[in-house]
Amino acid sequence: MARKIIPFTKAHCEGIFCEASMCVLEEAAKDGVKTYVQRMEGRVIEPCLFGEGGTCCRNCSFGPCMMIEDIPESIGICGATPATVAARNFARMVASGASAHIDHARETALSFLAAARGELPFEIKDEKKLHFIAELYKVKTEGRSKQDIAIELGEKVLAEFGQQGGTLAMHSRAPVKRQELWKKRGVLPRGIDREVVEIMHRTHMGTDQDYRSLIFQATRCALADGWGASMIATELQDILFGTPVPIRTIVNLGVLQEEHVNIVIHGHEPQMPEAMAMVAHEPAIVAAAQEVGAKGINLAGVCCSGNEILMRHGIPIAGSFVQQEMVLATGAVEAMVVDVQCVMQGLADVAKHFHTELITTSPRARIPGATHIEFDYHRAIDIAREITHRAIGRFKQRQNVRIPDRKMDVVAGFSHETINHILGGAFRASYRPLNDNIINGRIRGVGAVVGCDSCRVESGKLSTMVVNELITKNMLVLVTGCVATACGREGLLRPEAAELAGPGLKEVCETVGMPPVLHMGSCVDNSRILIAATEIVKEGGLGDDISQIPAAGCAPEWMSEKAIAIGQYFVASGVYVVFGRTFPTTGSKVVTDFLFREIEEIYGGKWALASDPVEMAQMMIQAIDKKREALGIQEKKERVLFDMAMRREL
Ligand code: BF8
Ligand code: SF4
Repeated sequence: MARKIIPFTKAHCEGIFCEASMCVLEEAAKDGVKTYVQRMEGRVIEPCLFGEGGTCCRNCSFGPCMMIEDIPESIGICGATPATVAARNFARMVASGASAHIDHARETALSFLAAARGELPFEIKDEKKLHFIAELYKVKTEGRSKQDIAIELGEKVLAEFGQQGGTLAMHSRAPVKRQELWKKRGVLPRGIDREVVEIMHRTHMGTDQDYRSLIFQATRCALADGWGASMIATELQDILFGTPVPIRTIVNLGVLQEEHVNIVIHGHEPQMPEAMAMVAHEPAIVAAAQEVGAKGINLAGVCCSGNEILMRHGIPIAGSFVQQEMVLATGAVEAMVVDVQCVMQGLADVAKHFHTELITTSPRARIPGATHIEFDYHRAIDIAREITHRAIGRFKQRQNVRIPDRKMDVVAGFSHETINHILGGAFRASYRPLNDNIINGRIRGVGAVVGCDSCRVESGKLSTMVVNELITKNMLVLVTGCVATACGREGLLRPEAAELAGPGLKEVCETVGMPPVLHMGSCVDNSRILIAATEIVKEGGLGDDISQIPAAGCAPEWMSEKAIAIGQYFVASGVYVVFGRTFPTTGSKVVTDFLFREIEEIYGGKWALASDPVEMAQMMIQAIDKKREALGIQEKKERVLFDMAMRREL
């Protein structure tokens, strides 16, 4: 085997834009490999303002109608105003983003039910949570087997997708005051799928043409995601695959192994990754790998599939969203197995330059040039073995390998239950110590930094700068999705990162041995943040609704429509949410004003936009300080003692 290992010698490395990592792309580019870097450079048409600001409508064949709000004549042929169009486009982003989580949750519910019926190789791992969620769904638990309970629970959960009226069970977990507010505003979702369909209907040509009314439906749909589908996905996955507990592992390109068959799992749904993890170390598989000269199988993740198996099994993450092509460009990957969401079509082209087989597994996501091996969870293990053997078969074709020596230790697995235990102690699991530390000011507040990493900015850097700024100001930071991977790469998910935190937060972190930045999982796991916020409310002393607690959220590098759905359900839950670089309604001042100001009067939360990371963090901190003041827990400003120079100036 004529292989060359390309060495990377630079000691200095920050994020993925470190020299070593970029060298992977540069070296690959010399061999004709095209990635997002070349596609960005080679863009024939620059992004247009109408598209970016949300005022381009192509909802009927009279259009596209492009509009400028300041010019009164600039409206649609049908008379639609820029506000209507921007609100329609925003609502459609919510519908699309929510659909991604909803379809994921549906798949989870279907596989949960099949597992409960004994048809799958998965077993119920968290019986305590099974009982808790079953009671929420009014499923009797006493004296019944876990299978019986799970079957009834699975059926009840599935029914909520097609439900036409009533409310969703998970909403009853929100603080009482929040539930009352949603009820009063009429925004409680009636069924999960129904709210998406209604957005698509309302935004059809000539239907709902009032921006407030459109945002109302977008909110109802977003709530069907956050406090519905996403929460269902998180909880049923926990019951089936285990609720995460703190676990040590590693992230970044250096987790790929030169002497192993590297299989990378990319996408979102955890069923296939779980099956892959179950077979990777089977003796027959290891023997087959050894037969071709490898030491064994090295499984690694990308994006949220990666986060799922990282949180539950400590399986390393090779890269975040922006790194997906870079992972293949190392030349060290035998197979990349993908399912749904955030999978770049460009992967197929990158894979062609190497011995890598790109394998699509979801019946609803195919890519020309990829091999399609459909995942049927009834045959999960057989399919996982088949894919693994295909990867082993490719190992001998491996040629030049460029694995940068870049990997970082992380501690992940901070479910809301973990936070409960880690802060409350082994004997008394509770949020009391967290609330007390917020009240006494050691922890100033909680900042959720979530979402994607972006090709349009210096990827990962923006998010980690926000996180850095927050922790130095004593903000406990919660992360999910690709931001979590970016933080991992920068060493922020290690307990040692407490060194970077402000004195109060540092003291708390060092006392309990936790990092100042807590990895809470994948993007559906933003629902864990909703529950953590609710627990803070329920613990007492910090107001009686989420809108009162000193917490704020942001997505500095958002790119996906899912991020818009997530942002909207956080706003509707009472949270101040700041997005980075761009916002999809800026073409309409009317709609943007509504989302950035007026909506606060309705839900207690609102949107904001900032491009500078320090400014973003400061905006969150200011919002949090205001909440602290309203709660009467803001520390007094320190008296300024005049020194000699100041006296002289006076
Ligand atoms: O759902 S953070 S790039 S991978 S959308 Fe996608 Fe964004 Fe990553 Fe997970 Ni979330
Ligand atoms: Fe233009 Fe109205 Fe048709 Fe949209 S719906 S493309 S604004 S005519």
